Amino acid sequence: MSSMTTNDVQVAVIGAGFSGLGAAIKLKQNGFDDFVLLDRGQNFGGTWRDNTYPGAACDVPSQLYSYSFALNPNWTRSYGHQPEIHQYINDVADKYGIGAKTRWGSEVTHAEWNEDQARWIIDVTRDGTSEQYRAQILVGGVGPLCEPNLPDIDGIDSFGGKIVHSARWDNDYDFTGKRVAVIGTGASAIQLVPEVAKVAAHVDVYQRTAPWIVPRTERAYRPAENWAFKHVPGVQKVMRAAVYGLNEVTALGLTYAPNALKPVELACRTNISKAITDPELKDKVTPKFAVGCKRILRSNNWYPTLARPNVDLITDGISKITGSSVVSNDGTEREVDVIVVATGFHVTDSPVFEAIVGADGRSLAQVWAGTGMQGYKGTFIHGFPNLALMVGPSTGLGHTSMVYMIESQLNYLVDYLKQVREKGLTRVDVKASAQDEYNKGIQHALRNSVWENGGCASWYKDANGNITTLWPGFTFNFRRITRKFDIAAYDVERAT
Ligand code: N01
Repeated sequence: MSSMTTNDVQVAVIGAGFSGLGAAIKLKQNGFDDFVLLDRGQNFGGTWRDNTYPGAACDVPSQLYSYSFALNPNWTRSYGHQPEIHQYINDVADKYGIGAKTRWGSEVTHAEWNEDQARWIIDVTRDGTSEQYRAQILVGGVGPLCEPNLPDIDGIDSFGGKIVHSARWDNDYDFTGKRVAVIGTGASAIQLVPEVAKVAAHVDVYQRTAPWIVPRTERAYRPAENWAFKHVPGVQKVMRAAVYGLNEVTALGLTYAPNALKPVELACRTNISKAITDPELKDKVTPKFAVGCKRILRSNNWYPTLARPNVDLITDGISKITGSSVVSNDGTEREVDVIVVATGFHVTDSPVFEAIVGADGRSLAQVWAGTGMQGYKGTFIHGFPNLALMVGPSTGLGHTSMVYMIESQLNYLVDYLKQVREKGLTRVDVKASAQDEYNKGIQHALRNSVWENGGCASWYKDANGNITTLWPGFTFNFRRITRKFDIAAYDVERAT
């Protein structure tokens, strides 16, 4: 029998992206030094490490896309691009010395609450060998945009050329002169297609649903601005506050007053008209649902790219894929060398949910099978004691920076940990009644939202059609409710 050592820690954090790294920093700062950070990759960054497709960049202004406690005076542009964001996250990890607490190449395959021990038992595969951790508290920082969704298209497995998902880009593959099919027209596709089209012989873009796209008001910072970021106290804080305030106005339109989004729709229509004159193409790229229902995208080069002679937009749908081609529903067969699947992520049906097993022996996937994702304040889930999920149910956003939401959750996490320490809590489980009431409130707030009524399908909704991913409304309201750990909403046990 193989003997596997079990590593005891107070806290295990899974995932070294923005949320897991943030949790690790807060643990360290607050004297919870007995923790480990587990990540299947080789460096910090999570989704910003994994998404290396050409043109990858953030659609939230860079001033707002950093931790408030580690502003980045080095941003070179008003919107950060992937290499720069990735660098920033790694620099922050270095600054706070989190590398020494991190186990790279460590994939969590199973994590189960053990009632007798009042511990999470965490199985990890590392370099082909198995390891186990035993932790009082488990923090999940895996993020919702983590597991690539591969389209289930007839014959896709028989394709003899290359298939690459946008979030698993092969930077050694040269697209020069290649015939390329791109499936999907979401945030990832609209960034990568313009870059690929510059070098490819031909690009067929398969669009199922046209997205709304506003112009991208991106610019390079001048040296004087970077000097000011470094040397003039408060200048970045003021810029952050301004961007934050402007973004919050969008929440108004998304959740309370759809007419507030009319100017956005106008900007999108103008964006189309400026680049596309062909009426047929114009009609194809004009969305047929309310703006904001799916994520509003930002681009200046998407429509000009579609108008290029080496790019075709195909809207007939895909009937099958053969060994060398993509066949659309009208029977047209187009030969390609490579298929790019920019088809998004398993958000509400992540495989991670199968790996986390709670007090009654059921996994998150099983518990959520009927109800959809439900939690309390996006962080705790009834039946999963001492588990805090970062970017959990109903915390996603359509209008501003997720780092703001993550920091709100970090406040809540830290206050929870302090109460565990001060009161000697061994088991903390949110009450079913508190969770139910909270979720009723979320669904009530969503009932008038554009996500609910905008006439689109999106990854914001789960298989049952429920919006279990998004926070409804202003993010400062989430900040307010996560300021203090409200222990009355929890069943707690103490050390005897
Ligand atoms: O994925 P998506 P993404 N056959 O799920 C289509 C963040 N992000 O990677 O709309 C044909 O949005 C699907 O079609 P439809 C951001 O939060 C941010 O682009 O479902 N098509 C859609 O067009 C974003 O929302 C940034 O009809 C299929 C596309 O694939 C999230 O990540 C950059 C299909 C998937 O779009 C995800 O974006 C990148 C099928 N079987 C990502 N299945 C920035 O900050 C799916 N599609 C800029």
